[in-house]
Amino acid sequence: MAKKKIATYKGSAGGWGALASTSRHLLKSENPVKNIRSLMRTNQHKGFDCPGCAWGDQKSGHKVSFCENGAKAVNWEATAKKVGADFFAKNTVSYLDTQTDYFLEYQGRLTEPLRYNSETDHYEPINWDSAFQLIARHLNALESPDHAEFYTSGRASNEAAFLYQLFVRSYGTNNFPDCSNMCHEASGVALKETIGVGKGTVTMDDFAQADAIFVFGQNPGTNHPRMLDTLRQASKRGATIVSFNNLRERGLERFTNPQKPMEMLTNGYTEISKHYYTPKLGGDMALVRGIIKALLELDQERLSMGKNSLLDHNFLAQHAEGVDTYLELVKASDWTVLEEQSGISREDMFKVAGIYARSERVICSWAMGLTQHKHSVAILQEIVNLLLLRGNIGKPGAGACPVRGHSNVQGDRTVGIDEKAPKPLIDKMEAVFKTPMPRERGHNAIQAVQAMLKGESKVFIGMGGNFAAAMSDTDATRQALRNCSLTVNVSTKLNRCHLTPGQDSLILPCLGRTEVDETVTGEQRITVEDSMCMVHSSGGVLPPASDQLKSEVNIIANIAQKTLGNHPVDWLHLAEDNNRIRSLIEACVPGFHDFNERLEQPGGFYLGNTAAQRIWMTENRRANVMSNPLPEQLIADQIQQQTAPEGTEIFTLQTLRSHDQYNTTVYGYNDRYRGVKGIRKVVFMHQDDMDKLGLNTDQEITLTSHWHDGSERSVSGFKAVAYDIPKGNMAAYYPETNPLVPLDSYGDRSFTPTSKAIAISLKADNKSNAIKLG
Ligand SMILES: Nc1nc2c(c(=O)[nH]1)N[C@H]1C(S)=C(S)[C@@H](COP(=O)(O)OP(=O)(O)OC[C@H]3O[C@@H](n4cnc5c(=O)[nH]c(N)nc54)[C@H](O)[C@@H]3O)O[C@H]1N2
Ligand SMILES: Nc1nc2c(c(=O)[nH]1)N[C@H]1C(S)=C(S)[C@@H](COP(=O)(O)OP(=O)(O)OC[C@H]3O[C@@H](n4cnc5c(=O)[nH]c(N)nc54)[C@H](O)[C@@H]3O)O[C@H]1N2
Ligand SMILES: [Mo]
Repeated sequence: MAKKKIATYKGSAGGWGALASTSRHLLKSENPVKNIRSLMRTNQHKGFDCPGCAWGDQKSGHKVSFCENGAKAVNWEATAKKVGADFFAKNTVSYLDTQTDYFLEYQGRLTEPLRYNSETDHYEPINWDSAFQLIARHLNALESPDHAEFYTSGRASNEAAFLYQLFVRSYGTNNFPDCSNMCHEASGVALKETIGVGKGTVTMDDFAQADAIFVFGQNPGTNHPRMLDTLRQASKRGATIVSFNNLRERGLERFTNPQKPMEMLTNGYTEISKHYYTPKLGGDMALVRGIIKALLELDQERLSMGKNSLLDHNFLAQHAEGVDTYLELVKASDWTVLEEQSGISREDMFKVAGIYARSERVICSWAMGLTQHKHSVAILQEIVNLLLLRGNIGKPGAGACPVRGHSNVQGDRTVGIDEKAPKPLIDKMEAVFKTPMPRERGHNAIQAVQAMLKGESKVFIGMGGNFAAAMSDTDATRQALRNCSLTVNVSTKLNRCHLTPGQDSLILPCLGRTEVDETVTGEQRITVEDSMCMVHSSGGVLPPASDQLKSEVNIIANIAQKTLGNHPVDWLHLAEDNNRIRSLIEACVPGFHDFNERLEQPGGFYLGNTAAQRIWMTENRRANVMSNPLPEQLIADQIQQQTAPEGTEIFTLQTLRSHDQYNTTVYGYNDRYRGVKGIRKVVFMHQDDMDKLGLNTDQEITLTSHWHDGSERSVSGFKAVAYDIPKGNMAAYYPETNPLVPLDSYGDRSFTPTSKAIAISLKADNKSNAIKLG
């Protein structure tokens, strides 16, 4: 591991650093040539969709379309390292559980199906057929289908996800905890209520036409690097980009495109954000309310001078509901409260309102900085209000853009992974498959853990992902999984979830997106949907890591066949040809007409978005301007006043990603743009807070979270790092900090763990510390 070091990063995002890191990661693998070849086919027509993120593809089909972090994702999937039965024969599960996430990931690809032996504490080989029978036996032995939990991570293809939900619903439950529950759930809930569709309304063309782009709570330099190129182009043609982020993120400040030789050779860069504001954690609702309040005051001024209104009254009259009530609420909102809760001055709110008023077409984008709070739905509805007031939804160059995480998390929801059991889908499926489907809401991620903890749910099946580490309250989540009679993980790589077995447990290794999937009918393609509602096809190009691997589709079909027989479909026949599954998607899900034919279109096809056409699929068939109250207090203040032990100072912690990780997958220990090298257990804080607590960079510290019921959760061995962050706010990496998030700390109506707002206190560990930062 590199020497631990923390120093300010002075470069732009991208540039030579990204290129050097890409080649380092390629060379570190045993397959550099093979990997470079596969990268060249990433996001190209007839190549595979990058498993990195859900940002849309540029239209020009020929340019090399991958980024540093996409390269890492591809490269780590294509590693030549393997982890098979011999590895598990050598190592007990308890021993492996003492190892880091980096160690687990670095062991390489899983190659054969394995079953946990609780007597020896080892995983042992099992043949596929016995594994499928074991699952069927467990599922059929349950008192009720609602006693099983079916998790999905967002890499599953549309075909796998559709088949999975068809199986689970035919089996009889809507228990679909999924990674979306921990991710953009609040976006779905907020947008559905206001504009009638839980997805973004913009496409790449809109980014090319926007006059202003407001980026909230998102770190594209690391998590959506291809978005930086889109922002770079917008900035170059004169669009005003304004960032609102709790931290100063280099990628939002300036960017050198590693694929642009001139910028690289001249050490040039493009300024991304014209203006950069650092609101308090959870302060964005007050911030946006303040911007709107300023807009209304500017509007009054204009009206008094006899000028046109800044609000789009025609649009509002024709399309919107709730405007007057909301405007009253804004007027009644107190400037002092808005400034105090957001941490942004009234003067700055006026500045942003001025930019907003001068821009004809505005896009607001956001990611986890807005969706992982208690009041996330209200925060996002405030942003929708901002957009609606000037008619910025359903016109070119404008709209809402929740930037999704996993490469197909949006598609999975579209094709039915939804514990809320959407009525139109269930109606359609009952008609097509001529069998009753459950209609009661199933469990989301929080409810799944609760049910397993209580011993009500006894079987957990994970279609990808790493539920044990990704979910909040690690100890509770892991206990919940251990309570199960059977846990099953369909995976490509070894992870923490495998080391949290139920009494019986299976690891089922599957093909990755980069690998050729050949069945009796030929090579198969899968499809995914990106953040802009574009559906692309994807086909692997590399030989599978092992000849024992099966596709997710094949695994699901076999589990279904063993559990349900040929009811309501011939599962194995379906699994022979993904075109057959796509025909069923076409029959059940709107927007997929001529699915198989349209797949041939280079760049994929647009699924459509009713709100973008100003058709509002809300209950009242109007665009709803929502009047949500501001939170009375943010979490740290509440806990400080109500629960914290005497004399303990409470801070708010957000948990985020470093530059060297993909969610729970840790590729390395550097976080280049934040100047961190060789270490992950760091907590970023304001220098004044460090001084106040008497902390220096060489001490190890323990973080303890506090909750309303007085319970405390701790993680130790962290180092303080002084950073440009508002006083009272702190940041540390996930998943190391997930033990701090109380299970019942989740978003109102979104049920998303509040990963960006945890009330914590800090204390230096007693033991003297041997490691000094270099
Ligand atoms: N390389 C890489 N790419 C990825 C992933 C990965 O792990 N690695 N993960 C994928 C997934 S699943 C997702 S969901 C996305 C996640 O993409 P992001 O949402 O960019 O991920 P985070 O690292 O959680 O960053 C949250 C950002 O919001 C800011 N923030 C936090 N709280 C607040 C707040 O209250 N207000 C404001 N204004 N800002 C705040 C933080 O400072 C940080 O910049 O990325 C996807 N792409
Ligand atoms: N504290 C905190 N917690 C968070 C977050 C946060 O910001 N803070 N973010 C949340 C978010 S946004 C998300 S999306 C979740 C992510 O939650 P998950 O999606 O559950 O987690 P990942 O780390 O993406 O899953 C990695 C595992 O997926 C498997 N895998 C990879 N590729 C494939 C494939 O093609 N097929 C199959 N079957 N398996 C594959 C590998 O075995 C790998 O170990 O975490 C959430 N948890
Ligand atoms: Mo995510």
